Amino acid sequence: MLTIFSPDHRLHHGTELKDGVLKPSFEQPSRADTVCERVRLTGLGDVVSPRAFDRACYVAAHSERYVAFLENAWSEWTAIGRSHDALPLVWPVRDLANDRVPAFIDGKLGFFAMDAGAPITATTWQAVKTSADLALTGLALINEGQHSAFALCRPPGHHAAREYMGGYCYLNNAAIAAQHSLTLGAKRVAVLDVDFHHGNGTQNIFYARSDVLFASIHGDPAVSYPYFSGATSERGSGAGEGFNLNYPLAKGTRWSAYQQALEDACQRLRAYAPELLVISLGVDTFKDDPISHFLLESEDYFAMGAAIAKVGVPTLFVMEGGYMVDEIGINAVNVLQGFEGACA
Ligand code: Q9C
Ligand code: ZN
Repeated sequence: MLTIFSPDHRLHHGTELKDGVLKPSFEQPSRADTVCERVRLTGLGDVVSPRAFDRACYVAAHSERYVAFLENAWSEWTAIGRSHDALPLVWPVRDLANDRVPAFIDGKLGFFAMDAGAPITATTWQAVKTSADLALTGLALINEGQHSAFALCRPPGHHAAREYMGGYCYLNNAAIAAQHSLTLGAKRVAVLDVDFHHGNGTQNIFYARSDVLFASIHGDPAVSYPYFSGATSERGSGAGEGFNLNYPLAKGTRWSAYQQALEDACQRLRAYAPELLVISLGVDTFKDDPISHFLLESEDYFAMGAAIAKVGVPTLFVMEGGYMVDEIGINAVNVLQGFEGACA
């Protein structure tokens, strides 16, 4: 399996609030470098560079005004003399919500964010754009005949919705690739999200549509970030009714319970008969992950990959979360090797 990687990811590193204190983010550059090292060590396959894609590919999954905000946020933030990471601190909750974009950057940050977990620095946009291009390059390689590809994206993307960032995510890499596949002529694409956190952004982008089946297995939102989405009752709307499948699982979930949800999801994905399967591959389901509370072990990830292979369609793996830096390379590559072993 080919891996698509770029050192551009190192252009993004920021801060986050932990226990009320601003500290370096868990989402740090060593994550992608660790995974890439593991890819090379295991001989998974060649590591290739991304191609460049048109901005229209991002706007197809997001909105024009949101992409423009991401492009311009840093210059608007620094124009008034600020030099630290740009972070929002006011949000349009419930009765304050309307569709007017504030003119001032502080208002824009809140309007286009779900939380303060996606800091913007001088070089964030370059890293974000390249991360989306990795996923689009993976799609191109599959369209050129590869059965699978691994887009080693960083920053991750699955919390980014059509019009907001959050949870370390800016552009939704998996959704951009899924949408581009449809733009190129595919009739049905499926996205399976195995990151510990609910893929609220991907759900948001495809919620009213039947040409993308979205399934997410994640920590119960009653006790897990992002708290406000991920319930089983969220099944899609309008034409998309029944094409959104959430599998919230309890704190302390181990492989046996996880596997049941995964088998059910994979059966439904297979019945949908998509032309492409996109996997939002987060490995923050690991037992020692610092911000999650599932209890998967390294060897479970082989079985995860094998279950995904049984869907039996071309598969694009897109890196999402995973914060136990010593193990994320092993766990992510175990999924890919388990997948390849079951395809052989
Ligand atoms: N104490 C991804 O995995 N903070 N994003 C949670 C828990 C946000 C995770 C804090 C976690 C975002 C891509
Ligand atoms: Zn996550």
